[in-house]
Amino acid sequence: MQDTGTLGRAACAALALCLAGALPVAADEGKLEALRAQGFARVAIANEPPYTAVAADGKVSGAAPDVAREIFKRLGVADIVASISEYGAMIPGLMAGRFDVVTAGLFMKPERCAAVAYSEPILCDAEAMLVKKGNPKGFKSYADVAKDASATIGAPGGGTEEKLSLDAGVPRERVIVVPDGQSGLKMLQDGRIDAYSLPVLSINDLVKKANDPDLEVVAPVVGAPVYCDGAAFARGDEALRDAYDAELAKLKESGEFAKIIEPYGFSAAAAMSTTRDKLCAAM
Ligand code: 6CS
Repeated sequence: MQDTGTLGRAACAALALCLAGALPVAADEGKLEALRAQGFARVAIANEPPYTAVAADGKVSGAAPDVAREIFKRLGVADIVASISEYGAMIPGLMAGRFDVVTAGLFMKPERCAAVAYSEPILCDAEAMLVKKGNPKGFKSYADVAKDASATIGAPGGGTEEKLSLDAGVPRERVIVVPDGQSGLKMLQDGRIDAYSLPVLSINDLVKKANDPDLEVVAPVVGAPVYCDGAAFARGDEALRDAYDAELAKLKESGEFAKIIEPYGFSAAAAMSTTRDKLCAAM
């Protein structure tokens, strides 16, 4: 814990930069000033490439953290420090002050929009299912899984695919919570689940690295929306969110946003074709 003297000097230095016009200044910059003084923003990620990834040496990459790192740098926050979290624990963790922001591909949906302060859209994607070659159970939708009384589907705990499966009528006991992509892949390969569902780019990344000819991707999952994420801030940190959005808009405008996310397979145009308000409206 830094002593208040250090924190005070750093905050004054940051404030001096603001007053000198070197850093963007927004109303009620309390949280942003604190992050500047802290020197980093604590971000929640899931370690689900290409959205988020943590290498063996601890290096954090992926489209969401790369956008966050660039924006925070422009806001005068030198770096990000990532913690891996299950999707279902991200919003509670944000509310409990364990993270400053969620930058993980946490898709905007009305119930989440009611709980956090989202930025404008960043990463958009459809949903997919990983199945055995030949798609032996003929899955095209979550409803197809529901109709087959013997079928089980794996999905992240508290994630969108878990909710889509339950909402389509798959009984709780046939929706298997899977902690991460590698576990989902293994469970499918071992025949412990009949399908594993993640967004298209995440499933494609898994298949590319698995080098297993006995896999097949069902994409897009029929009837599932295309979702977009945003950076998710705690309620009360709207000034920080607005400062983040201002820099995000500049990145989108300059073409630098596309340069960051498109090498990962994401579409800048898709994110720029919609808005937080549209995505947070009841579907
Ligand atoms: O937002 C979600 O719930 C979903 N987002 C991603 C990037 N992966 C799976 C998760 O369920």
